Amino acid sequence: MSTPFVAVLMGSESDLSYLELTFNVLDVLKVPYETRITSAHRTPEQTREYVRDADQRGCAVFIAAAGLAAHLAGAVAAQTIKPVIGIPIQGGPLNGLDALYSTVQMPGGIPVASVAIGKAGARNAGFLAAQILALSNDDIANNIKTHREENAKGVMIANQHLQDRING
Ligand code: RP5
Repeated sequence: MSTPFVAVLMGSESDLSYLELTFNVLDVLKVPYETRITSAHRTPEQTREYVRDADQRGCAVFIAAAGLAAHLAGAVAAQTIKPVIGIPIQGGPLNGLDALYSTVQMPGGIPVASVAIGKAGARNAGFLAAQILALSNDDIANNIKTHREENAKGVMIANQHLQDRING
């Protein structure tokens, strides 16, 4: 059986700087992934074919990022029953609010789990995908726990520095 992986899709090369943050999280947590630039509007057939093929090959979670009228995550969700995480990309005259609404307002029965607009969402999409894979992968679960512990240490160290500065 093939190793479950995450597919990270983006609607345009102009989204790539945000997706680098997603790649970074998946790299740190040692989550296998592949990535494609594919558009719900500009390359609809290729998007459909890719999703169906990746689904067959063992994709466990799809991440789909798009801006403006951001239909990529919804278009992916229409082709698979694997979990789909949508990242609304910041930009355009509405600064990502259009992408958020387009991503999150899915009709009943075809869900997209949307994360926040922009950079925070791009990072959290990686964590959320990792947490889904961790349901059946103890190594990934341990990597997530270790990351959280390091995060907590960072906050405590920052707090200690603040206390030292204020209290002398
Ligand atoms: C969306 O339109 C893409 O996901 C991108 O965020 C936005 C603009 O695309 P480009 O015109 O920069 O290719 O489909």
